[in-house]
Amino acid sequence: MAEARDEQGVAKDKPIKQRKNGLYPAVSEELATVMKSGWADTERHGLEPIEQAPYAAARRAALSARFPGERIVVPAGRLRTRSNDTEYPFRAATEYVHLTGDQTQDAVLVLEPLPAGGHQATAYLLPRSDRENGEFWLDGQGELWVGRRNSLAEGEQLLGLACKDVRRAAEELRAATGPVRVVRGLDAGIEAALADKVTAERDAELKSFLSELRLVKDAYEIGELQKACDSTARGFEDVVKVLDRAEATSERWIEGTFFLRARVEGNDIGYGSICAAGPHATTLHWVRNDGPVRSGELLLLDAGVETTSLYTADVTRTLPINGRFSPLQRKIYDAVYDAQQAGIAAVKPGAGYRDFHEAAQQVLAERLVEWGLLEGPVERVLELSLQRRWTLHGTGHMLGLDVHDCAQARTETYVDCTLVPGMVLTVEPGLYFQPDDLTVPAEYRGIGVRIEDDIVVTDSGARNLSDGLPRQADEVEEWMAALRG
Ligand SMILES: [Mn+2]
Repeated sequence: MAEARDEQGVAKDKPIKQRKNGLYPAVSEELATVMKSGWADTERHGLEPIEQAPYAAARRAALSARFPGERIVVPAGRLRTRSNDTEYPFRAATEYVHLTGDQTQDAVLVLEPLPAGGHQATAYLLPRSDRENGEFWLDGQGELWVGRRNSLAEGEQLLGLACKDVRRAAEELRAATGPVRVVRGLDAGIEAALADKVTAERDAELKSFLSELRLVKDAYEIGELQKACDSTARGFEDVVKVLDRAEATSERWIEGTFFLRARVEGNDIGYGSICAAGPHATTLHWVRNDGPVRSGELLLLDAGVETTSLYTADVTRTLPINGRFSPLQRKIYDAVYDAQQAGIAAVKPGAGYRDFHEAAQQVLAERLVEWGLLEGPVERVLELSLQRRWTLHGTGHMLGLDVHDCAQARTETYVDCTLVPGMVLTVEPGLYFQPDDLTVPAEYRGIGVRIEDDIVVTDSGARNLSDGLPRQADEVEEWMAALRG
């Protein structure tokens, strides 16, 4: 509703501002009158709640219990302008999605404390476009332009939540009394309405709590993450099948191929795909993806499908573009594979979060010493972290609605935590020999390998959600050969 509201997010009354691009002329009185009537009633009744509705209700109950007597405000976020009247694709804020299951733009979840304890939860949503004032066809965000929205009554049935018109939210929050916390950085209008009621410290506490609320995934979330991994596996197969087209064009063919799978089966990619051929594999976040794809080199593909419910996979495979690892490529690949095996084995309930990183680093340090790239003993290398010249990054992170999920969790609940069933994390060791690294033999330079899987901690150990894709070198070669016929 960018064009129909002022900066505080409050709806303006008539007249609706017209698009400024001059694509349609001023409207005659007669046309305006004609456009008001002659439309069928499309209201839907008896809708089933969305699958995640009961899970979202349980999360709201935990939030309510943590902040008794306080008003909690969680915006979904607003559209962001790309240029003029063109917006970036909208993706609702993770906190809002987690607490509602809803994904609509401009929405706000409010938990209002009740005198008897607990909270009343209300989703403030954009309602159907008004036909009386012409908004539906004259406003750039009217339903005629962007598609039908759910009515508030439909929203209540789908979300299992009271729903109100979001254009009243700022005004109501401004008038509210008592302690308030808001998730910042999502809705300037809502924040302005609350400016004299909130503090940065208390809001940071809310954000941190909502991050920690996502540390342990429920059954619905694990099911969605499995779907994300399964779609991602199909996307990787798509890429292997078109490597000849990528060789004839660029890494962009790989990016586009994976994106097609993500858009057809899910909502989007969960993060910018890293389609790094040859020496680009040594650039950790290579997302320009505009380089050549050459036979004899490796392709490091780090990509994840985000489901329609917004859970994302985060998977990396490093593949020989011609289908066969060279002896040196395989030696480096096997070291990373062994490190990943050791890391995955360290993921189980009761283990420390840091254990899988240390297990993987131990293996990589041993190999680097064995190859003569580092002077031993291995204990000294690890103590001084000398292996990091080539291992570069941590071995994993929590995964969920965000690719780097739970990022605002406190140190004691995340990196210093003990793993419990329901946590989902990536295990992704790598070795990267930069093209200009004079400390390694020339033949190592420009080789980068990472293998990344998504692991859920179970009662008895762990399960690899992304094991639909092979990892072991021989199995990778066989899989590629089968796909390429
Ligand atoms: Mn990752």
